[in-house]
Amino acid sequence: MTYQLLAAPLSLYSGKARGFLRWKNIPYREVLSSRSVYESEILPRVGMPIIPVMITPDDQTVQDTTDIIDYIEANEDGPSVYPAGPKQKLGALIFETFGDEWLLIAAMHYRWRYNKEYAWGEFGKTAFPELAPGEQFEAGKKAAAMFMGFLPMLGITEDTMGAIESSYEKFLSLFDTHLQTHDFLFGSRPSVGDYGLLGPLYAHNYRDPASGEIMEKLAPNVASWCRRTHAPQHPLSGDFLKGDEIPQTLIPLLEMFAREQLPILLDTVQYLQDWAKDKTSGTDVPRALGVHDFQIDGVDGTRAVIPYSLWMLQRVTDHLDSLSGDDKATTTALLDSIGAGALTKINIPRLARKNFKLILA
Ligand SMILES: N[C@@H](CCC(=O)N[C@@H](CS)C(=O)NCC(=O)O)C(=O)O
Repeated sequence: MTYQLLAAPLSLYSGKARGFLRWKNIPYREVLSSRSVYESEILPRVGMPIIPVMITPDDQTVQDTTDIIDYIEANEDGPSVYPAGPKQKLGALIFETFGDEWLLIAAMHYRWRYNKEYAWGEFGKTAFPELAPGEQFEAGKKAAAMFMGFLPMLGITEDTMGAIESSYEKFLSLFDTHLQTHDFLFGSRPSVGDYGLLGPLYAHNYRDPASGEIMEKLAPNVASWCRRTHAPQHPLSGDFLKGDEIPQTLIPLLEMFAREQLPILLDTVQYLQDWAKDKTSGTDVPRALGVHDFQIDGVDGTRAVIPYSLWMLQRVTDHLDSLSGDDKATTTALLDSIGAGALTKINIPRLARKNFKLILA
């Protein structure tokens, strides 16, 4: 028995888990998440249609890429994707949240704006590998409808599209500059933050043809990083930069997190606090808690209030809470310098995951 990853080439979060498992050099078998695999494995195991899903050699089910990474980190040998240095670990956790929950917007926008027909074909190929290509295309169109339905919930509308693109192009330019001197975020070893970024950047914005062309043209170093971070199984290599160094070229990217994503996360905390007031421990947290205003690159929009993002952010605040003395002082100074000092003061109602669902702890 070996690990199995139920996943698909076109899936954003599959790319995150796959890149990690490959770097970690974990023997695993990828099983295409076809409609029949959803019916026979995913729904019975997880209770909802979601990928990727990892099945361990002793038949445990692990869902959520963060849980997959943490399961492997806890149960397998080899170097860690969590830097030991408190500042690098803070940065890595921030970039994981930024990739998973913010660059998701650009990933969804570019796929459905510029690669719709390609994506329909890919959805059909994944769900119904047994069908002929023409039939796959029609079936893929139907299967993709739910994902296209997520766009307004994420704040992707005619009004915000221009800003989503300008924001993404700024990100590409900043990350490309960083990658001129470093293989990964924090040196020659990928961190959990690299895998957070890999999700949106690989499956959607590198692999989808029209988006891939944009990336190759505007940010060839980011395209190379996608290939490197998603490279086939290879011997483990690389180290984090010595002395817990945060390269200067990451500062503008961290500032981007503070400027763009953090305000929405902070507003989400308010919504969750209000919602949680009369709830008891163990209550299921809904996928969305209404809608709120947000801004991207100076343009106003509206999107769903997504409490799951705070489960990710809680990893950042847990890390901060675990620090004391000099470590606390240097991480606080870093956060203040990027405009994210608020992170040291927030109070997220405690979240946990149970049976693959988000609950109040
Ligand atoms: N946070 C989850 C997100 C997984 C996710 O959204 N997967 C997508 C495919 S890439 C999916 O199956 N979505 C279905 C849904 O959200 O209902 C993770 O890291 O695993």
